[in-house]
Amino acid sequence: RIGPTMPMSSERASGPVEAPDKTVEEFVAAFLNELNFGQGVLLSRSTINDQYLALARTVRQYLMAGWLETGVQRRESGRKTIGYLSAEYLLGRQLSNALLATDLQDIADEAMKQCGIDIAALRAQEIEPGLGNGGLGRLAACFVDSLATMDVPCIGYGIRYEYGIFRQTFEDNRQVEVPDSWLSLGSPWEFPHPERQVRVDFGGRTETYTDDQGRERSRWIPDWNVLGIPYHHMVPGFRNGTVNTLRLWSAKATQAFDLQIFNSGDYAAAVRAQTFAENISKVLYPEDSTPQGKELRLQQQYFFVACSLHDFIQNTLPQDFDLRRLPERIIFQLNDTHPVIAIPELMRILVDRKGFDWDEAWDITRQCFAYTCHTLLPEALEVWSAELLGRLLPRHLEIIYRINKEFLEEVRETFPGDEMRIRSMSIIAEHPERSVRMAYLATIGSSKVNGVAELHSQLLRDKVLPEFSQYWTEKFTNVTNGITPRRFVFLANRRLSDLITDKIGSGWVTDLERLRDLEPYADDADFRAEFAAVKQANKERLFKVLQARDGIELPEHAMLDVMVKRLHEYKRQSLKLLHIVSTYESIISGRMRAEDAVPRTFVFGAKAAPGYHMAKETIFLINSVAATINADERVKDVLSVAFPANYNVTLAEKLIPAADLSEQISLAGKEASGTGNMKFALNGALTIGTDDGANVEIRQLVGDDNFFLFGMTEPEVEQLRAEGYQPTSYYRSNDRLRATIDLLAGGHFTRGDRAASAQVVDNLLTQDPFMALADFQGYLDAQDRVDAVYRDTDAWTRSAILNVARSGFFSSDRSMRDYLDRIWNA
Ligand code: GL4
Repeated sequence: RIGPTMPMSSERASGPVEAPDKTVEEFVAAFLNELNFGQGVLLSRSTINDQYLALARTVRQYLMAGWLETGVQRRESGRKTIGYLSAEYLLGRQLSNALLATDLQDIADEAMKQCGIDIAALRAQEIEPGLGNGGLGRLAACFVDSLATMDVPCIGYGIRYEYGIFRQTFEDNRQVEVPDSWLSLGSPWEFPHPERQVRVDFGGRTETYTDDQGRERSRWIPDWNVLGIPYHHMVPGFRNGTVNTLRLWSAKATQAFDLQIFNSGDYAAAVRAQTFAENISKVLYPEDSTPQGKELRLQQQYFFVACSLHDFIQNTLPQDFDLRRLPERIIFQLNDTHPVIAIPELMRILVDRKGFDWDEAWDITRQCFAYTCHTLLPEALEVWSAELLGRLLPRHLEIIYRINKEFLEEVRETFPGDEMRIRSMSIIAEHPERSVRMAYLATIGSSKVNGVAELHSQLLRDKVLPEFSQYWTEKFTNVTNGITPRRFVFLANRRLSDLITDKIGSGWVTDLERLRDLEPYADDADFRAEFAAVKQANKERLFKVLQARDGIELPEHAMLDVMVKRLHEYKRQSLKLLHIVSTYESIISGRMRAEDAVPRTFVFGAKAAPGYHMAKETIFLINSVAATINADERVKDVLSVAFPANYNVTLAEKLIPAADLSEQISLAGKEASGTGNMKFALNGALTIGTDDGANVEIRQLVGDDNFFLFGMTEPEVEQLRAEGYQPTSYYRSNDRLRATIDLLAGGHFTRGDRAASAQVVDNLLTQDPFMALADFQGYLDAQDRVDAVYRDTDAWTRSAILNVARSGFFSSDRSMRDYLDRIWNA
């Protein structure tokens, strides 16, 4: 049996791969088989980890036939494949998603019950693969989910980091990072294929020679190399039998150790080369939106890109494939600049190895790539020093120089004499040192360039790449981000899903615009009551999780006000903190009576990059404020602040469905899109937010009445900056702001230690690079409007329902359709 919709294919002459029947009996049998023969233990003596691994492998059995069949169909059909190149995939737990995709949840529940096992404990056993930092990595995971659900051929290519994003703990209110050893208890979701290893070269030099047709050519004489071992992951579509592949590369030394040195007794020296090589895939860089120009990082980038291109060209395409037709078979989507070295790599393959003329190779290459930019922060655009790039990849640097030279000659023909323009469009920057602008290389070497929300794409054209967008108007486009409704609604919010399905059927899971059919129910009092009951149940579920996970106790009935995302100054967690402190100050100073306040629970979740000092100070201050407020009897049950450590996908799945209010308060023009904002809206939270990223589109869709807008617009931000922004003027003229900052600065939250809060406070008062003080009053006013609506339960619930009903646009299925139509031509 191949699965419900899949006919047997000719390639599988060796006989059908059968999944067990979808019955409790067969499931139990398969599970016990895995436990006894796979894990080698008896049920009576098995640990939770044994049981988890056996359960995972049982579910895998149900996906296997579809996986093999999808592979056969992909090879036979010759359809164009999407090669998604991403240094990050923030996958989240796999077990629950696999059970969902195969529709085995109920059967597995019952089967485990019959074995005397609590399936919840097994689900909790899984350590999520945190192979990404935040939004960018999670977006990649949502995209591959959607492509599988839409049965589009896609191979996700990335890195199998041995350690993903660090595990965050708090000590004395400060962030402490612990290595994330996600592989330590076994990894039932990956399939290593050492026999498909790829060799990747580094270093050395180039030399010129004359080929047998008398042409001058260049070749690379590298001086060291590593092996890439692919680990395959299943990417199941939602109940459609399709299972695509995510192929993550792990670095291995070409030689385990030097036997001569080993025999001479210097054991450490003998394995040094191995350690060095295997460092390449050891750990994920924990920076988000700010690149570290470190050599190891460039090694990681080239490593996975070289493996992936080789894998597709040598191992995936048919043996004798005519590479002139490569663009018919593949489009490599570049997830930000991290994989952009793939462009000169493909040129090198075509010219140096396959003997193509430069011009023909360039024509092919440009059709095979498309580039997505995910940021606007100038400091986040990757730039590699030419010295480093030339040392690690000398041939690639040579190729980049030639691409640049020919491109600039072309520009010169269009704009003769305009040397300013030429300089500003050059891939090579000369100051402060000679370096390679990867975003420019990506733009020149791609068929399409896109931003990730309307506003972002506009600013990308106008501010980041203006000369390029004038030069190639057609090349630039927008695809607004999306999220997978499978994980973030159906799986994370089962109660809401059942309620929706009860009213409008289950089609919305793969056709999210159908949520529109819910709109009339916003005016139905019974439905509102049910909807509110779902929210309350989700809160109670969250409180149990937080109690068990972090020992956090929260009051039952309070508005749940949530800000979860990476800690970054531009996202302005400090502005949220000012609001909390300001409310608290109003009560303890007697300006407001506690009983007049709308009870609120504030929840933060955020990791700071380990080297990002101001971000870590902000975490310290949030924790300090939380401890003080939570211990203060004067605000008991009116204000509480929770900051559970180690925010990740698993926690997001519990937090987002419980939230009433979603905080999306970045300085306008800084957040490229945001995707958390979409997850909240789709789970019935109302947004308080600035006119930034995808907030703009959320507000347009849900309507002004169902969104709390505040703050400067992007042009207003620019104007204020041009006029000379002075944060102290706000401090001086706004009494509430002054009282708030004085309380923060005075040591009230840090046991009298004024120095402990000084860095964040001084930064706000003297630099405030993201203008929190300028938006403070507007933010407070908007929060007052939030309180007013929240007091009217019917009005609030009505708005919440409309948020759900009108957010269908933000499905990543729709994003994928946009990419297919406008970028991939597939
Ligand atoms: C990010 C953006 O900061 C974020 O706004 C966006 O939603 C995400 C996916 O497009 O990409 N860019 C980087 S870098 N990290 C992100 O999360």
